[in-house]
Amino acid sequence: MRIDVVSIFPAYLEALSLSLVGKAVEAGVISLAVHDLRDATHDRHRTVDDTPYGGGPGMVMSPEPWGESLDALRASGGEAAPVLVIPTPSGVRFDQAMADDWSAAGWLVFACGRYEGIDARVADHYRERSDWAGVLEVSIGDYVLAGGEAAALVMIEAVARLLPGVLGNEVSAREDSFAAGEMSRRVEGPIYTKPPTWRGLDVPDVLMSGHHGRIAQWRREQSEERTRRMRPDLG
Ligand code: ABV
Repeated sequence: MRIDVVSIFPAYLEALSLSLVGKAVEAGVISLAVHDLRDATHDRHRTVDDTPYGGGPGMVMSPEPWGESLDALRASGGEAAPVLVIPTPSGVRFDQAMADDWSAAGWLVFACGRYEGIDARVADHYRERSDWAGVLEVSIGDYVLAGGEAAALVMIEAVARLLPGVLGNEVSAREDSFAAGEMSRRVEGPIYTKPPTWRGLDVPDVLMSGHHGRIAQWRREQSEERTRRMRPDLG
C-alpha cells in the first residue's frame, strides 16, 4: 500500500518511522512519504492561508497550494487512483470497519489541514476528478484538534496493522476482520498475566482452572458487564 501525507508540519509525522508502522515501512509492506505543503507555495513567506470570505474568526487554508501539491502526488503515481482522506471534526466518524475497507485500497493520500480548515473547493474538486478514487472527510472523534496530523497518525496506524504481513501473525489478522463487526457490538473484559498475586490482588480463580468452557463463559459475562458499564451506546 502507498500512503502519502501532506502537512505544514511534516516533522509531526516522524512517529510513523517507529513501532508497527515503521516496521511495515521497513519491510516494504507500506510505501510512505510525507510532504511539506509549503513546498507548493511560491511567495516569499510560503503562505498557505488567508482570511475567510464572509468574515469570522481564524484563517482558512488556501486552495492553490493544496491543488499543486495533490496534483504533483497524483502525477507521480502512474495509472493508480488515490483515495483522498481529509481529517476534519465535521467529517464522518472513523471506525474499525472503515480501517478494514481502507486496508484493501492501493493508495491513500492524507491532507492534513490546520487553522479553521481547508477551502471547501479542494474536497469538491478532487471528488469530481476521475483520476482520484474518492474524497473522504473523516473525524476520529467529537473533539477539536489543532490540525489533522494527529488524526492521520491514528488512522494510518489502524490501517497498517491490518495489512497482510504486518502483524507477522495471520491468526491475529483474521481475528481483526472479525473485530470490525464485533467492536461495534461489545468491548473486551479484563485480561491478566503473571504473577498470580500482585499487591494483594489475585488473578480470578476461573482463569487458573483449566476449564476452557467455564473460562469462555466467564469472559463472555465480563465482556457483557463491561460493555453495559463503559459503553451503554453499544449492544
Ligand atoms: C483536523 N480535529 S480532526 C483539522 N478531530 C483540525 C482539527 C481537527 C481535525 C479533529
